[in-house]
Amino acid sequence: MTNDTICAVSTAPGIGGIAVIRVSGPRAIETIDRHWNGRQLSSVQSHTAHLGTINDTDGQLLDQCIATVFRAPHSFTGDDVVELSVHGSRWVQRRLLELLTESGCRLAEPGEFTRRAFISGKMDLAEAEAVADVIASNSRAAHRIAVNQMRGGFSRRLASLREQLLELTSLLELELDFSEEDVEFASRQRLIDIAREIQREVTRLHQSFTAGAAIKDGIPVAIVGATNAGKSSLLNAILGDDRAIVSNIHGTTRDTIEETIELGDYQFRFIDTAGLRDTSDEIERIGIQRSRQAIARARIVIFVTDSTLPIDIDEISETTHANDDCNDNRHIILALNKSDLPDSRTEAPPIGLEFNTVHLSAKTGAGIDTLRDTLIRCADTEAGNADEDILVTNARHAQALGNATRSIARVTDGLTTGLPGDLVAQDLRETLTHLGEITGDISTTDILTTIFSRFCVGK
Ligand SMILES: Nc1nc2c(ncn2[C@@H]2O[C@H](COP(=O)(O)OP(=O)(O)OP(=O)(O)O)[C@@H](O)[C@H]2O)c(=O)[nH]1
Ligand SMILES: [Mg+2]
Repeated sequence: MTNDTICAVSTAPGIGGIAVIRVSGPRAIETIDRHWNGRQLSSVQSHTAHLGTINDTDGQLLDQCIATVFRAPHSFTGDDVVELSVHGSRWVQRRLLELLTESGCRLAEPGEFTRRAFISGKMDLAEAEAVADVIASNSRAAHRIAVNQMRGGFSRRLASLREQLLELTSLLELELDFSEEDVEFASRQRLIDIAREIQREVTRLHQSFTAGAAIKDGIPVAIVGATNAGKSSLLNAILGDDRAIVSNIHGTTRDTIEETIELGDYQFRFIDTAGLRDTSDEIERIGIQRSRQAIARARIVIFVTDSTLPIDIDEISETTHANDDCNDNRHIILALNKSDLPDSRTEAPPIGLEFNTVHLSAKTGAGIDTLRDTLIRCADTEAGNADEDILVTNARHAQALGNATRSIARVTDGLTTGLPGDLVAQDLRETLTHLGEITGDISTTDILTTIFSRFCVGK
């Protein structure tokens, strides 16, 4: 139970039709009542809304508003909460906060309402972080992942992993306790099977971060190819806007240009890059280095070629796999540009199945819809079946899962190679700890402060 009462504007800063001021804590209701003209809020039922007015200290009307009352423990934070919907004037918002703080409320810190919800056991840490993700989501796909996580989908998956780990621990302990009596309670093979299954799932969750982060932040799409192929023209055609400079001079684009656009359920981050060629120009060389970095970070690469010129598939393959460390499975789309020109090739070049090929003209717009559809298809593959496959979108969770992947791998190895049971048990406990960090079963004040300080004020 928290003993101070906090307040903040929960709607976006600025002017709006309505602004919501949220007050939470043991004195929330009585504090509002002190300024409230209308039905006394301390006598109303929980989850009811009331029309009233609030007067300033000089007796003048400040605003007419609706107060919604939620009584502990049935509120977002678990404490008494009043949400005041006022007219969205900056002055009304500011003055109301002043009145509340003068009456003993404290201005809430970023994320403090959600932090209280976590502390009062309303949600675990992963669910609380998902609240921030829902707020930040700017595409249907990102929203779907965040909502699933907020409803506890990810937490349930972690809980079932935890159960499996505990089962494994107890089987192992039985084996330890009776090791001298030559009784076999569970076959080693059974232990190994359970450990492998956990390892598979933890690894899958860890690896899903690449796709999860891409969907949350916008799927990075690098537009690359030789100079003058029409990369900048293609960016402009996709955006429907004259964003990048286009010219028939080779090496027009020097620095990378980034633009975000929503297609289908996804947000994409397009990165137009400097054309790839050998050059002695120092600045262009730096630009080309950046092109290669953009490829390394991309989930999708659109390789643009001038379809009136010969195509070197080996070069395309080499370029799109350049700088690879972990991202080898990115999608590659070969855009055969300038299809409007009479000598453009119409047949697809003989290339591997990993490529998607699209004939298009950045100039006339022909084929751009097909390219959009292809991009959405690639994104669908990234997202997997979002309802069943949980995608990890949070770097902190990914890090914990990475640690858990390593410790569960040691468990499997230890069981396979016949390592003493107490050493294996140690790695099992570590795995449990790493998974516990995600849901907040294991957390410190410092970790909580870091997490919630990234929230907005009023949430
Ligand atoms: N006919 C025709 N011309 C095109 C098409 N797309 C681009 N061009 C022309 O090709 C030239 C190069 O286009 P850009 O978009 O600047 O090419 P880029 O790949 O960005 O070139 P760099 O920035 O130099 O690497 C320009 O003159 C464009 O007008 C197309 O689909 N058809
Ligand atoms: Mg360009």
